[in-house]
Amino acid sequence: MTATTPETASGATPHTASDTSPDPTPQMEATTVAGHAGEQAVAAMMRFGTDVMFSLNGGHIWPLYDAARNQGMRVVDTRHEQTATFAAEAWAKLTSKPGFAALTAGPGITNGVSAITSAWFNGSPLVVMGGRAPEGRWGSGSLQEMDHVPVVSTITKSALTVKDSTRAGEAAHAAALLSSTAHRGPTFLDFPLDVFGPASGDLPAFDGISGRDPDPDEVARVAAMIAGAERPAFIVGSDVYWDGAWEELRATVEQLRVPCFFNGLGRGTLPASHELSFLRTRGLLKKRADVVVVLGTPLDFRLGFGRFGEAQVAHVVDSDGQRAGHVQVPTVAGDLRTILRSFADASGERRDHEDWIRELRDAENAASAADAQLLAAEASPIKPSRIYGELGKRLADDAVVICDGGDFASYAGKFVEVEQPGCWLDTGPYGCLGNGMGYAMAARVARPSSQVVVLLGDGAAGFSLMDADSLVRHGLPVVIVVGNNGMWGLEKHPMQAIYGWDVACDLQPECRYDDVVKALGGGGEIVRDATEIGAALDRGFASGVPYLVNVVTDPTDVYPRTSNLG
Ligand SMILES: Cc1ncc(C[n+]2csc(CCOP(=O)(O)OP(=O)(O)O)c2C)c(N)n1
Ligand SMILES: [Mg+2]
Repeated sequence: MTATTPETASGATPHTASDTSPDPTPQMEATTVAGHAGEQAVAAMMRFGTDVMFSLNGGHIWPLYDAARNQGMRVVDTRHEQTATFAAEAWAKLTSKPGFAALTAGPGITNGVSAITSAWFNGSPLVVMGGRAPEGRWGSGSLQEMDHVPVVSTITKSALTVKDSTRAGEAAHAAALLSSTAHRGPTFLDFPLDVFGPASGDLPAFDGISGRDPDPDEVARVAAMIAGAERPAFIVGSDVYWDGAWEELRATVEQLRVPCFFNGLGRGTLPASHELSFLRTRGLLKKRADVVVVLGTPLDFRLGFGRFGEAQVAHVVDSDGQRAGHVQVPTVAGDLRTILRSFADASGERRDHEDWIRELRDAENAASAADAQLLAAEASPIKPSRIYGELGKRLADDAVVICDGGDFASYAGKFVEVEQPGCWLDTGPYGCLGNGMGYAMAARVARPSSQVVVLLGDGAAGFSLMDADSLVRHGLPVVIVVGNNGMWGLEKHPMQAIYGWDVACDLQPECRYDDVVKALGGGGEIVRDATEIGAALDRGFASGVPYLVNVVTDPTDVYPRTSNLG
């Protein structure tokens, strides 16, 4: 190996037996794997519970396929490496285990770069293993002879080339462990073709995954802010989900009576129907909250860069590296289950929040009543909101909802109510269109019996729709709903507002994306009348195949956007 063992967070301590991790990692003895480097790498992933590989074929990675076949790892292949890598990331989001993408040398890996970057921004545990031109002939011009490591090193927690075939298992174990240790993220290994020769190698003992104990003074400071607050709120982000902290979240907010708002995979960690969950009242939060505690998500553009009106802000993160550098606010770093429990334990005297909760609830109810009009809109052409009205009536609590698009996906964030953890998959703050089919593939693989719905802008559809073929070939039925406004709406409307003209914003009106999926062996239909959306969705859910409901929506509908680019 060219690189050393990965760094571990300083102060890392293993979870104790009293922790209630939703899926505790079993402890394992050291072991030896015979065969070749690929066998060692696949065995290392299997020990983390990762039993699916997402991939697209190339001769440089055949030994990984050979090992998957021998060890019972499922291989799901795609039509583009971006889809495979997004699928691996989403599989991690859905299972809380490291996702696994195997990408062939050169273009296979560079095609995965945007999805690896998304995993980096999302803090998703993802292990990418690449093929690589042979080391013994390096510099002679082998096919796809490219050094991938510098390309991915700024978007991964570790990136290295395995040069000693007897240490491939050790490297893969370290990559999986590092990716799964807070703050989570992608790791990368590539294997020169000549490192895949016959070799045995060791897998180290595995003591489970460590979280970091928080500093008690930091906890006490934020706990005191919460206790002194008259109108507090929590903003709950993805790392609450990744740390498996939803039970602690619920117990703490019920005890301290703190209203909650959500972001990314934080959605569903407290059910949307919970009396302390709020979806539509962020404006009031900004206007009236006196203390806002942001849990497990960066203070980025999605959160006004950490400013909530006059409120005092505190930031709770899963590891030191996540502390915001651009604002000076009290911060706590460590395992979010421990921190949330400590907030509850620290509670002595606190202010009463019932008036504040009622104020928010009244506003939420009023906003919800206003939304009900939009959700039932009978307008022609169809308003995108009506699609969400029809979906809302049909989605079970464990439905997996996937967003890939501009305005159409933003509407999903506004209208979809998430009831369970790990059921909401958006692309995250990297904002990379094209995650739709990969996320869908992973969702059906990980949740064989849940509803899976992909909400796809017509622009977004172009990045990955060919991978409906992969859904068909692997027998992975999902419902794909296209909000077809015939444009890159999130770009067109703002360009018009700013310049008074637009360019490079128009797509084919009423393009038959449903026919594309039908041609690939799935099903689909076009819908132009609001009253027909519901029945079309029902046909999609009942079809047992990938099914695209192509809803022609109003091109003049402008999303009420308040945030900006930076
Ligand atoms: C890979 C990538 N390219 C470009 C963009 C810029 N972008 C953000 S939203 C958007 C428009 C999306 O259009 P569509 O999917 O049709 O959704 P709509 O806004 O029309 O509902 C574009 C081009 C991006 N975020 N990601
Ligand atoms: Mg569009």
